[in-house]
Amino acid sequence: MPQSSTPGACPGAGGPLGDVAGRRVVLMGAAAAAGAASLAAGQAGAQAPSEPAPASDGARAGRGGLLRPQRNAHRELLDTSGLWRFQLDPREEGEAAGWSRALPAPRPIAVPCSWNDLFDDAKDHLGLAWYQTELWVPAAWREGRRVFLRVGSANYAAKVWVNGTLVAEHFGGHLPFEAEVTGALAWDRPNTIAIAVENKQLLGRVPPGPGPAGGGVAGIVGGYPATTYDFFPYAGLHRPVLLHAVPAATHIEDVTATTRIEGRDGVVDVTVAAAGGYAGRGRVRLGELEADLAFRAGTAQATLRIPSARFWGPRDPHLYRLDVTLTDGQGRGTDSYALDIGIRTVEVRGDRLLLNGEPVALRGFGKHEDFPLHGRGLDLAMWVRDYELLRWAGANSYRTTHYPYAEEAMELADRLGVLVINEIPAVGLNFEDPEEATAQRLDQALLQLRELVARDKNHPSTIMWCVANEPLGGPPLGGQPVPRAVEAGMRFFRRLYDETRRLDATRPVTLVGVQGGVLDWHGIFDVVCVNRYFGWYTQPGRLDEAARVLEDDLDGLHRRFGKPVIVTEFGTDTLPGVHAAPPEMWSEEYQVEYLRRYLDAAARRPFVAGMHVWNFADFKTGQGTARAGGMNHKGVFTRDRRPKMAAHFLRSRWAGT
Ligand code: GCB
Repeated sequence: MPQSSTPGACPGAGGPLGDVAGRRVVLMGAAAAAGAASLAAGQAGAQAPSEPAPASDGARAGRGGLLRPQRNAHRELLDTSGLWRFQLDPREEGEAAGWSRALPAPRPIAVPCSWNDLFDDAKDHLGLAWYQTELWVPAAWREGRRVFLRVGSANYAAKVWVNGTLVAEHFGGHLPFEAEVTGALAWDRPNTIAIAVENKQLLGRVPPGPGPAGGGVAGIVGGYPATTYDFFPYAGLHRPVLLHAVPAATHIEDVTATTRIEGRDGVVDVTVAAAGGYAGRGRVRLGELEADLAFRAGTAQATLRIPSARFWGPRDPHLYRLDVTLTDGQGRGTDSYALDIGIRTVEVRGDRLLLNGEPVALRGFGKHEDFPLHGRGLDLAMWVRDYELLRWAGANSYRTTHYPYAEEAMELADRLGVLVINEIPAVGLNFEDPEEATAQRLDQALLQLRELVARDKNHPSTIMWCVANEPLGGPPLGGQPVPRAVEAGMRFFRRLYDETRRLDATRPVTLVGVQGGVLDWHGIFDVVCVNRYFGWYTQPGRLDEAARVLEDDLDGLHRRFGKPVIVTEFGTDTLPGVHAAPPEMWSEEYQVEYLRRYLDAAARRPFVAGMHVWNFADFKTGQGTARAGGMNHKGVFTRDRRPKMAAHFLRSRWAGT
C-alpha cells in the first residue's frame, strides 16, 4: 500500500522546538563538538533556520566526549527516574505560557518510558508533550563542583529548562546529550526540571518523515501513524535523566582506549581529555600496569602493554579495568574515571571478517527496543532476559536495528561476549526526495554518528558501525535505480564512510542494503550487508525457488565485491499456533523451513560472515493491512519472549542442542 505522504511538509517551521533563535543554549559533549551547523540541520526544516551556535565552554566542546556518568570518590550522580508530571501540548502553547516552570494540568508519567502505550489519547500523538519534575540537589554539590544534566534519550527533539532557564536543545532520539546547569540550580529549594519533547515525522530528519517519494519497506506495508520505517514511532523520554557532579577545578572529559594485538601481548593506547586546557599530571592503571599522564592543552596519552593478554571474544569476554586519575602536585587524586575494556581487534581481510585475527561468523538477529507498555523506554529486565535468550539460542551477535540501543545493553554485550553491529537511526532514507532534505539529513546523520562513536567507542562488543538501513535510490524490490538518486546516495555515503573512519579507524564500517536496491553503494564500505526476503516479499510460498535465487544473489555479491557478506535480515511473519504441512506462509513450519534454507545456503559459502534473522521478537508497528494487530510477527520469540518453533530450530542449529 502506498505510503500517505505530506509533500512540502515543513518540519520545524514554526514548531516550538524549531525555534531557539536568540536564546543561549548550552549543549555539551559530542553534540557541542558537532557545532551549530549540525544542530541547525537537526531542525530538519525545508527552511533551514539560522540558529546561533550553541554556547559552550570551549574546553568541553570539540573533544567529543560523552562519558557515561559514574559515582566515585570525586564524582556524584543523581538519577531522576521515577514519576514525573506530564502534559500533551497539541496546540504548542506551553512555552509561551510558561509551562517550563509549572504545568497547568499535569498527570503522572513514568520516566523512562514511551508515552504512547500509557494513555489512550497519547497513543498516536507525536507532537509536543511536556515532562516536569522537582528535586533537591544535595547541598554537598554546592562547593567545588560543576553539575551537568544528562538526558539519555529523548525521541526525537527536546528542549530542557532548569528553573525556567533554557539549558539545552537536542535533535535526534536514541543518543544522550548533556548541559552544564551549575549556574541555573537553586540550593535553598527544589529545582524544577522541564523537558519538552516531540517526535514529528518530518522530511529533513533522521529517520525522515514520509516525503514525496514515499518510504522504504513501510511504503509497502503502509501504516498509521505514517512513517518511513516499519516500527512504531514511540516518543518520549526513553532513558534516564541524570544529574551528575564533577570537580570544578578540572575533570576527565573523555577517555579513548584502543587495543592492538602483538604476538601474545595486548597493547592498549589510551587518550585522556581533561577540562579547561588542563596541563597537570595524572596516571592510568590497568591491573598491575601503570603509566604517567602528562597533560598538554587538556590532552594526554599513554600506552600499556599486557604480556600474554586474554583477548576479548564470545568464548572469553574478558574485561580489564582501566582506571584514569588526575593528580595534584602531591600525587593525590583530584578526579578519576573507570572503564572496563576488552582487548581485541576486528578487521576485514579479503572476503573474511576477522576477530583477533581469526575468521568469525555472526549468528544472531536484528532486534528492537520494544516491550509492552514501556514501548522503547529502558527496560533492564527485558535486556537481561534477551541476553539470556540469545545465549539459549546459541547466538553470538545482533545489530542495533534501527537506532542506537541503551548504554546498559552495550555494557551487557561487553560482559557477555556478544558481537554488535552498531547502527545510527538512518532508516527510511530515499534519495529521490528533494536535495534540500538530503542535505539536512546528511548533517543530522553526521551528528548522530559523532554522538554514537563518542558514546560507544570503548565497547569491545561494538565490532562494526552501520551508517544506514535500506536506503532507496529507486523503487524497492528490484525497480530500476534512478541515476540522480544513486549519485546523491554515493556522495552521502562516501561522506558518512569517511567521517566514521576519521572518528574511529579501528572498526569496519557497513551499510545495509535493501533487496533489489542500489548495489553501487556497497562498494564504498568494508562489509556488504544485505536484507533478503526471497520466499516472503518475493517468491511467496516457494521456498526452494527462493533458496536458488538467494544462492545466486549471494554468489553475485561475492563476485562483484570480493568482501565479506552478512545477511542482516531474513525472516517471515509467523503467528504462533498456526501450523501447516506442507509449510504455508504465516505458519511456524514455514518460518523454520525458510530459516533452514537460508542457513544452509550460508553454510556452503565461507565468504558469508554472518546471518542475522529478522527478528529476535515480534514488535509493535503502525497499523496497516500487512501488520496484524499493529505488529510485525517475524520474531522467533513472541513479543513477551515465548519461543516459536523457529527459536527451537535455531537453538538446535546454533547451540547444537
Ligand atoms: C526490512 C526492514 C525492517 C522491516 C522488515 C520487514 O527490510 O529493514 O525494518 O521490519 O524489512 O519485516 O518488512
